[in-house]
Amino acid sequence: MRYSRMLIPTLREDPGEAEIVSHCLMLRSGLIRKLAAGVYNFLPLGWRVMKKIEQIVREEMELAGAQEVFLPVLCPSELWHESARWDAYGKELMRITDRHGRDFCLGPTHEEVITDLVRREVRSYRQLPINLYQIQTKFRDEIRPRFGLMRGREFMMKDGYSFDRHEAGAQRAYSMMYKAYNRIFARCGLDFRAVEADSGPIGGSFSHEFMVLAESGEDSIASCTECDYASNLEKAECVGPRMNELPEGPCMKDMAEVETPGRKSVEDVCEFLGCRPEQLVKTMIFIQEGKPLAVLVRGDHEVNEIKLKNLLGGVSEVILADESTIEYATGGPSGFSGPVGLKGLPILADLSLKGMVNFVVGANEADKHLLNVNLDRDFKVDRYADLRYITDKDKCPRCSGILNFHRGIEVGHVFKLGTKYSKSMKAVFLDEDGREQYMIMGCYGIGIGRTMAAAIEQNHDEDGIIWPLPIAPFQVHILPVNMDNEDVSGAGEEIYQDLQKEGIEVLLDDRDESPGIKFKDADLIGIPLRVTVGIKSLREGMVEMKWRDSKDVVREGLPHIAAKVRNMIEDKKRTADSKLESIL
Ligand code: 9G3
Repeated sequence: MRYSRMLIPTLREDPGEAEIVSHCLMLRSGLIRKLAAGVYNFLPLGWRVMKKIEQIVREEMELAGAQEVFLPVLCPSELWHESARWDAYGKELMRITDRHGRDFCLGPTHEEVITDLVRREVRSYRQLPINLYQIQTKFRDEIRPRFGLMRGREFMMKDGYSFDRHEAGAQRAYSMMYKAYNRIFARCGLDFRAVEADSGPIGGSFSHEFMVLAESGEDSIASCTECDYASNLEKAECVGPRMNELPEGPCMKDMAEVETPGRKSVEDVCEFLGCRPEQLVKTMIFIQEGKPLAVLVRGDHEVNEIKLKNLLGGVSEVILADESTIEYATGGPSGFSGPVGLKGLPILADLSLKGMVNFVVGANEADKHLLNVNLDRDFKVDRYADLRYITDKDKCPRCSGILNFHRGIEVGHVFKLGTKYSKSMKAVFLDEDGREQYMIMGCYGIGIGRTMAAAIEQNHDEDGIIWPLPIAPFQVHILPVNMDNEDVSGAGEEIYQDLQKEGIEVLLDDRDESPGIKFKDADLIGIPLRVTVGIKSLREGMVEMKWRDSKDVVREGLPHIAAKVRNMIEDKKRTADSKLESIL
């Protein structure tokens, strides 16, 4: 393509609204333009990248035996009533009413639609297993869309769904998709981790998220340096104290009440009483379905509300109680809550409390705490559970190895769904004995736009994007330095024709712009291989080539350019493929 004919509106300056690098560079390099909050136009360069990523996805889905379908954006509310999700989702679900007054939603995901399709068309075990996927626009009315394509309200997702006769089949489908996702993100040139993830209330569930490591990522992950354990912090397991770590024998002291005027926070109370956070227990009052409950964690830990919600059935919300509820439930103000003397309040405690002796708790009275409080003697824990966030002091829950912590961008998510949707929507098949069985499902999503943005987060420098070759909008960027010199423009044109004949995706910057502008734009839009045609080197019959991710300049005689470029690209692909073989 000729640059002079293309819509590539590059910007010299950082646009104000961009808060992360990828959002800024996507605007500056003319990949996208905002239409409304969380709603974007894809310009030619941006759309070419999306198509490259989709192509990799399609190839790997094909290899994994999945079939592509295309489902409607308009989803009838009836299906969402059957799955009881119409009322479960609030304002995030984009709802519309058609001219006949019928309710629809703009699909945020398509479990209901695909299950309806399959329950109509699949009746026999002989038709299973089946794995159907689509690449379709999704709508989720985010409260605060931000970071460009990272958190949009309208976005492109590959969503796939598998249907199996039995658990073994469902496990096979899951691992097929898990492997396909590893190949997809490796082929896109990303540094990513598959991490165990919280799959929320979905029954029969298990799930992995595919996280691209990047400081701007909204998710936090822990990964073990010694085994392959890796987990989203929402779900990362925390082990309680080992039996041999419990203090030997009781050395309980008498409980005592102490004045702690105005000391509410852990650090203030510890500083005032001269104790460490590990010797204090925080009492948090939550509400679930209108009923208060007390959750105890050690002073140096934080309650993991996802774990708490899943422990309590995972369906209804569990929220922190407000001041008046705390007063009502404990008899005292917030900041001085404690487990001793609570009437009729269930008490849940994190595993780390096991073995604690003589610890500090709030006295359920303003400005008062209790010293030397002990389990069982002074209050009863109804249930111990893993209720806290993992910390950097924790070891791997699998092998006790050292953990590393990263921030990550979720670009993919694979779920085992069990029979959550096949039960609620009666998606059944007749097994070998003619008995009706529920299909066992899995679902698998990839954010196409998010993958593009994550690739930029991981591949850029101060001058712009450095596209990984497999997803670059073009492979080669020809840069004739001054078009008013006929030798230079002629050579540029000749190379352009030769490369196109080789089937190489090439952008010719044929604009009458200054060399400075051309080089800045080339660095900004980040096409992997640049061929520079300059007057000086051309006089020696030479042309310069340089990879965007390298400083080295390669010179080659004009007649051999096309062959040289083809070899450089083939070499780059071979290196990438061998790296792929080694990690997959
Ligand atoms: C909704 C709204 C937002 C949602 C959902 C439903 C997330 C919803 C989870 C999934 C699970 C998988 C298939 C592809 C991979 C992910 N946000 N999820 O179900 F109504 Cl408004 O989408 N679906």
